[in-house]
Amino acid sequence: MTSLSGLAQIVDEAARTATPIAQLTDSLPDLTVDDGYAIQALSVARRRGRGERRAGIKMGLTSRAKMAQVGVSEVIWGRLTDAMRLTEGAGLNRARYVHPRVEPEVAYILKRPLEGEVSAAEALAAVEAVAPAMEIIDSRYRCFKFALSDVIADNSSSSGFYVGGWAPAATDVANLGILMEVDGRPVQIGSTAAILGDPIRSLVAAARLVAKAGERLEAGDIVLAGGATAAYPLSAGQFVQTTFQSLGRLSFNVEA
Ligand code: 0L1
Ligand code: MG
Repeated sequence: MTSLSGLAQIVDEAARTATPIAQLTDSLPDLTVDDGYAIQALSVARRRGRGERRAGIKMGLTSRAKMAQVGVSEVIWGRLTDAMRLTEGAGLNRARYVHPRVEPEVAYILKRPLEGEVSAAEALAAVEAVAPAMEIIDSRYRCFKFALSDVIADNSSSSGFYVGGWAPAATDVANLGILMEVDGRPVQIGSTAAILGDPIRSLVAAARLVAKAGERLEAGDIVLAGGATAAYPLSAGQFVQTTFQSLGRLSFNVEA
């Protein structure tokens, strides 16, 4: 069997060169979720070897819309690096992705570590600030098709993220309206409540899942709580804008 580090090289190279690949489970049908997380860790270690630094984590499949879109019904996580962070208002270079999609999210930044089983109140007490965000996801698998262990190995499709202005941690983000528009046309309408009923539950799940991997959330980490709506496919020339009730607006152009 191909080694886990060999598989990490395959998914990392696919992401680095924006080249679509076959699902790992096509040739390795017994690949487990634990294997997927091990491959993910090894592939992100390769990024660190190229000088990228830890920025936090992303939670995935935290809403019914997202689970239905990809046919997977478990909350998953992936790792964010500084190189994935995109500057608000700056263009997204379409050529750097295989088949990018965007989803509206809520971001937390932590002021202290968070680890293991925590309550919502404990999670909130570790939050420095909260912000509107958009995640750019990009499965490296052909046709955006994968099994659970495939997508986890592929860093849970994480590939970029925009974060808007930070608001105080005490801001109530449990049920805020969201409107995502492309070229002035509404493409997704939703609520932050779609994120596990309240995005803070995603932070609670993040602390638990990361601890399962023997890690913890650190002060300064950004945690993307997960898409509030289904993701929307991106093509060159689009102008994407998302308005978050109370939190403000975030936008970018997709460049060829
Ligand atoms: O952020 C997400 O919810 C994506 C998780 C992976 C599934 C997908 O690529 O849509
Ligand atoms: Mg997401």
